[in-house]
This record gives sequence, structure tokens and C-alpha cells, in this order.
Amino acid sequence: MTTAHIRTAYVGLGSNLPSQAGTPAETIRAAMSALSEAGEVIARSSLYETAPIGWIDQPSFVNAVIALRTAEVPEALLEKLLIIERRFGRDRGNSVSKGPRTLDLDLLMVNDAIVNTPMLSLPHPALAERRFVLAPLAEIAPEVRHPVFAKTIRELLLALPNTGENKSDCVRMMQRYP
Ligand code: PH2
Ligand code: MG
Ligand code: MG
Repeated sequence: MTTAHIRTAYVGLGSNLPSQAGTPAETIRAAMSALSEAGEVIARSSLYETAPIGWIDQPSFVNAVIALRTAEVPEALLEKLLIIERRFGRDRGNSVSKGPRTLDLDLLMVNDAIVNTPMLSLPHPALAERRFVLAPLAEIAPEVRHPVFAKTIRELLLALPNTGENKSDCVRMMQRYP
């Protein structure tokens, strides 16, 4: 008998519109529970209120990150994330790129996998540039090494310039976990 290959995946969560689960913060908490369908949720970051990046004329976001132990391959995991997004009212057919959304689930890293296909990029290409991802990720995985840049998450966070959209006051811890 073969043993399933267990992976550690990091998933970024974001919301800036209410869903049937409630406010963006309530949506993020409910989505954290729903993610147990995709594996064992082994760590949850605090919730952060963050200034919108990209398209700035939209409500502020709530962002968080979880760690998941899973036997799923990354492509199957991504499929599950998309199904959970849809259940929380995400409509990809009818929305602006980088615009407001009820729930965004981004696959950030899966072990040290490097994947570049039309469907999936791992690690997430913007991971190392975004304080709203690195701050929560550094809470639960400070010593994990980015497989492309070979720096730890803590090092990447410390290397971010404290300017513009990455100014530290654009990312404010709102609910400490648990
Ligand atoms: N997601 C985006 C675009 N801009 N800004 C913040 N603060 N948080 C997000 O999750 C976010 C964003 C597209 O996925
Ligand atoms: Mg996404
Ligand atoms: Mg995103």
C-alpha cells in the first residue's frame, strides 16, 4: 500500500463585500471553516483590515491566511477553492479584475512547488510584493522559505518598503486569532 503524499498549502483569504455568511470578517471566518473540506486546517492567522490595492475606489478588505495539510495535488486544491468561492457568492463571470468580491481564495504556496501553467502559478506571483499577504503569512509561517526567492516569509516582510500601497498602516490587525 502506498501512503498519500501529504502537503502543506497556504491559502490567502480576502473579502470586501458582504456574503450570505455576513460581513467580510464573518465571511472570512466562515470560509476558514469551509476550507476543512480541502484538508486539515492546521493554522489560522489573525484577521487584518487592509487598504485596497490595484483598483483603489472600493471598500477596504479583510485579509487572512491559513495553513492546510492536504493530500490533494495543487490543481485539485485550486478546484476546491473555486467551488468554495462560488458558494460564498463569488461571481467571476460578472466582475472587475482586482475589484470588489465576496470571497477570494488564493493558493499562495504548496510545499516548495514551483508551477507555471495557464491555470495555476505557484508560488502566487504577487505573494512577495503584498503586505496584506505577507503580514498574516508571517504570523503562521515566518520561517517557511519562498521556493523561488529563497528568502523566508519573515525576511520578505521585513524587506517590503514602508511606502505607497505597502505602507504598514495600510494593513491593520483587527481580530487576533483565536
Ligand atoms: N485583492 C485583490 C486586489 N486588491 N487589496 C487588498 N487590500 N486585499 C486583497 O485581497 C486584494 C486587494 C485581487 O485579488
Ligand atoms: Mg484569487
Ligand atoms: Mg487575490
